[in-house]
Amino acid sequence: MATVDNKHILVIHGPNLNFLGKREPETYGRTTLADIDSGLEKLGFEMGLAVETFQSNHEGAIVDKLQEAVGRMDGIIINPAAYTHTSVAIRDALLLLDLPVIEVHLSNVKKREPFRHQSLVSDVVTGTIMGLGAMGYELALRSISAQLK
Ligand code: CA2
Repeated sequence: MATVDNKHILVIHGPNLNFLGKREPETYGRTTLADIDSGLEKLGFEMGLAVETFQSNHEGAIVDKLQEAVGRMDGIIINPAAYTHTSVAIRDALLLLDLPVIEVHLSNVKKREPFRHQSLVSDVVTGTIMGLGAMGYELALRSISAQLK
């Protein structure tokens, strides 16, 4: 279990990602969200990071979670899913945070429909990982760990 000295990392999954591994495996892979979350918790433990995970289908709930992270979290991994392309509210909430934030996408959105090519959050996060499937989350956690050292 995490100790009081551990850095705290919040992982946020946006709408419909609760269906990961259950539909559209050709686009999003066969790994479930529970697999991703437990893998991140385990990797975080090995690196001395306390990982908290959160999924919501609601834009306001994601904004609330980001606001709660202010002053409490040391790093954020976020896949805003469809809100990536539409949400000024999530973008504005990310601007409240002064900590490493990695945007992750399972698929390479640049190879998909034109409406997915624009991200409203990419220019306000530390970095973006896309197209590497579930491994993108692990790489994001490793990157945040390195940045916090
Ligand atoms: O590639 C990604 O990670 C996305 O953020 C996933 C979003 C999509 O709107 C973005 O353009 C790219 C969609 C998440 C939906 O997840 C599903 C998972 C399984 C089955 C159906 C949807």
